Amino acid sequence: MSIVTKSIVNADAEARYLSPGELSRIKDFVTSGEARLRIAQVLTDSRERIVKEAGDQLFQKRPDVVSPGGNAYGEEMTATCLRDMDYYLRLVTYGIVSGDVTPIEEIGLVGAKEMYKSLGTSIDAVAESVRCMKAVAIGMMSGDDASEASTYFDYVVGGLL
Ligand SMILES: CCC1=C(C)/C(=C/C2=NC(=C\c3[nH]c(/C=C4\NC(=O)[C@H](C)[C@H]4CC)c(C)c3CCC(=O)O)/C(CCC(=O)O)=C2C)NC1=O
Repeated sequence: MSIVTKSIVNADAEARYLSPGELSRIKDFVTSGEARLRIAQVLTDSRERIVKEAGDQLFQKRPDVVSPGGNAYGEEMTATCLRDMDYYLRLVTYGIVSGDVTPIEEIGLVGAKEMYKSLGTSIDAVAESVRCMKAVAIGMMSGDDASEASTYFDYVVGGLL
């Protein structure tokens, strides 16, 4: 839920007008809108490059995951691993556009630890893959955009660990 919807739900529950604090938070959300959309556009346009380069970095740092016996060993499993990275990148764009981490949490983090455990996937390595995507992605942005984007990548990493 965006800050706009959330504020309205809360205010209406008490049959009141939006408070100065709520209006001020909505103002921040609106003011940051252009930047957030610009960032989401960069990530969307560059998704293939971000996933590819971050995947290469991950497999250099963690050769075990793509070695025989590793969870992402073999063409098909490696592709599935890169697909998961793309999933998390997509969720980051949802978070940035809505200015809210709830979509990331609900779609990608609830139950993720248990799921990866049952798949025998190293959650540390999944988190590392998100760190690598962050590094590649923020390298494409100005300082302010990079720090805004970082918040959402960091949120994913924090939610996985
Ligand atoms: C949008 C929310 C969402 C997420 C997050 C998601 C993850 C997800 N990753 C899966 C598998 C997998 N995920 C990986 C990923 C990796 N293995 C590694 O060692 C690396 C560290 C890592 C890549 C960074 C691999 C290799 C599999 C296949 C495992 C297997 O089939 O044994 C599966 C099992 C079913 C399938 O293969 O599709 C799910 C559900 N699905 C979703 O709908």
